[in-house]
Amino acid sequence: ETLSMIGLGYIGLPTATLFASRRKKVIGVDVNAYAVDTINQGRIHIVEPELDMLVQAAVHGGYLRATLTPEPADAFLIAVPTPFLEGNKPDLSYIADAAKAIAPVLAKGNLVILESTSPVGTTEQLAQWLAEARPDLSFPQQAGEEADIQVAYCPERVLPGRVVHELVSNDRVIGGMTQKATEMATELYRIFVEGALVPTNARTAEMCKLTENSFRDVNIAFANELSLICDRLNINVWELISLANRHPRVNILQPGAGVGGHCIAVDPWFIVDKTPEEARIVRLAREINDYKPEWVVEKVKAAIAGVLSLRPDARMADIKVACLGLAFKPDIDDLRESPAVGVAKKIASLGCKVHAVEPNIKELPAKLQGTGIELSALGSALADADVVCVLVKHRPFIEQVAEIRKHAQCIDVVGLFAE
Ligand code: SAJ
Repeated sequence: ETLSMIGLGYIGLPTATLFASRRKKVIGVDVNAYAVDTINQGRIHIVEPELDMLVQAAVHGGYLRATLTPEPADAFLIAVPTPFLEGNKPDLSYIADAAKAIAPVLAKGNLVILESTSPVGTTEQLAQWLAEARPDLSFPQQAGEEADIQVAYCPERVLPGRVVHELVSNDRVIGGMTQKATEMATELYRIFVEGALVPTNARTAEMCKLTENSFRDVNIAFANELSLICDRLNINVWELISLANRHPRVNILQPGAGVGGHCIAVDPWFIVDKTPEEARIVRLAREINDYKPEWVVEKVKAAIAGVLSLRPDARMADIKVACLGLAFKPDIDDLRESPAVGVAKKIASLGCKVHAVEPNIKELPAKLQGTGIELSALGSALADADVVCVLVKHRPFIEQVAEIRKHAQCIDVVGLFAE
């Protein structure tokens, strides 16, 4: 039995590797030649704990091989990106490209599984694209249980930084377009998944993935809205939340600088796009969370204005702001889609100096160089800054909370001082 994984990114590579670690032959396919070369040398092109050793063993053991063009296999898994375009429209072009790439090598008896986070109906669309490319084969939309090619939707729900562990231990929803597809996919994931494999249909499985991330987004929006309300009413939101959470049926999440990452800030739009009239809380939560970084910038601006009013000779260019944390959440090095980066950039664009303190990186990514943001050590940033803004609750900041708290102009948007 041979498997093929289309897309060797944050999800595809660990998944392919786990199959390979269970002695299944896996052909990984990616359009990125650098990724293909790196993997074939037994190394990895992404940062994820435990993954490097697993890939090395899988490649050197002869179970995992990467290539640019698909080859015949028994099952094809697709884990390509589904970003959204301007206007919050989902971009399914990577899935369309994957369909085009695998269609020529499909053969009777194959199973095709979509893993990418997708709007409801995408699995049916994928089956349609495959059917158009291969009129000689039958697909579930025409032939149901008897189809030559079975198709299923099986989302992952792993947390970056814990991917290898969570892929194995999390429960997994298996949504076949037919009963047969669900059974085939269940048998496949059984190879390495220790969590429960729970059967459903493709549309429910698609919506389930979006629902999980939207649930979290809505709950974070509630916390972020509370932080604005409490600021207006002169109440410490962190104390308030910890008190309210003593109720046995209340569990409020944490306010922050906004919602970042590649999933929670994106997936709810897939729901809104399909059902704009019904998805009101889902949309509002997105708007509230997207507004939060702007609100933080307004707070910093007000603090700067306060400093300037005490120093009539000073100009904007003389002001120094320390931004503590740039990553999209605590204790990771991932700065992509990070609200903290957005805040730091906006502050820099006001014309003042920004000392960014990010203990998880050694240098600023190229994109941030020349934007007026400089990477600094915590001590010197605190000593030099007129205003300090805590944007991410990294562990080193918790350890240094007494030092940080001493600063006269400190804005804490993540509850560091409530620790
Ligand atoms: N955040 C808050 N307050 C909180 C919790 C999170 O402001 O109380 C912020 C974080 O700082 C971050 C953002 O939300 O900016 C998202 O972080 P996260 O840890 O909630 O989630 P992700 O994006 O790393 O991973 C999520 C997970 N989904 C859920 O928890 C429902 C993960 O299980 C999914 O697999 C992943 O999205 C995905 O790939 O869809």
